Amino acid sequence: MDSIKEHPVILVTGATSGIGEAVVRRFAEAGWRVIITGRRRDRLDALARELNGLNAASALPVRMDVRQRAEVEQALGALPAEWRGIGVLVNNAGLARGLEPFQEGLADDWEEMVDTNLKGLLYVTKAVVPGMVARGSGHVVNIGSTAGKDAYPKGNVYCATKAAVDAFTKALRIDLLAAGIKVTQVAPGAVETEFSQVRFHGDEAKARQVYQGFRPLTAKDVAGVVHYVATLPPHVCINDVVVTPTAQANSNFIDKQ
Ligand code: NDP
Ligand code: 8X3
Repeated sequence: MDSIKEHPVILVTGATSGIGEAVVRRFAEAGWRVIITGRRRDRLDALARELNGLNAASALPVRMDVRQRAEVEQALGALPAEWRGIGVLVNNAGLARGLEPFQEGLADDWEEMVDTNLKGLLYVTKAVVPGMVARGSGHVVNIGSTAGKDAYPKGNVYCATKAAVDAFTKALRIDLLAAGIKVTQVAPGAVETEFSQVRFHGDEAKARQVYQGFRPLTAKDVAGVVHYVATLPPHVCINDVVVTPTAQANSNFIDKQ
């Protein structure tokens, strides 16, 4: 490939932190062009500047809130022509809010999780997948969670949103079969990112406790899995990957020392 314009394009939601940022870095290192999205403009611009400094015209920052359907449609509908051939979409943007029994939970928290983790993922997928179908190739990678495989105490609505991602991934795989589009879920266990800080509304001490007593995954570990599933031969599709720390069996069993 002579021109950067010929390099494959990946779009990652929630690229301003954690798993999404690590995925962007992993693919950029491998020579892909990356569309980096999220709400925090300063972080998007800083990451794009850094990557474009290493390899000119290799990163495109697109600010969007996945909960806002019109904003998603507008932002992705207005991509420059040379960025429209998205080969891989990583639906990663997501969050948990709160950790309490359902009966003590807050409706605002439930709405934020459902709007981001499920409806936002649907909006972005709808904006990207028709192009893949028209081109006859593409790959959607949804970041689920062990929380979507097994519910855990006080996880209620977060677990429900991730179970929905699990079910939607299977359904999308069926709908896109004839179009030759790959669909994969990567469902991680405990990964030390900003996830728990967001869950506990910035309480860093509480967030740190989540990852104490065992060695959690890093965002880079998960990015390596996403890169692996996205770079297999065209006839090979991994449908579902559950990846946990060695000390974790599932949502409910972590060997903490
Ligand atoms: P982080 O909090 O580090 O990153 C979350 C990312 O999502 C940020 O880039 C944030 O960007 C983005 N985001 C959140 N809300 C929105 C929104 N409304 N619109 C656009 N972007 C949004 O957490 P992680 O990296 O850990 O989380 C990434 C994904 O991985 C999530 O879906 C999470 O559920 C999942 N996951 C995490 C695990 C963990 O243990 N950490 C385990 C299993 C799954 P910004 O705020 O700039 O918009
Ligand atoms: C994030 C993992 O166990 O904190 O999805 O819900 S967990």
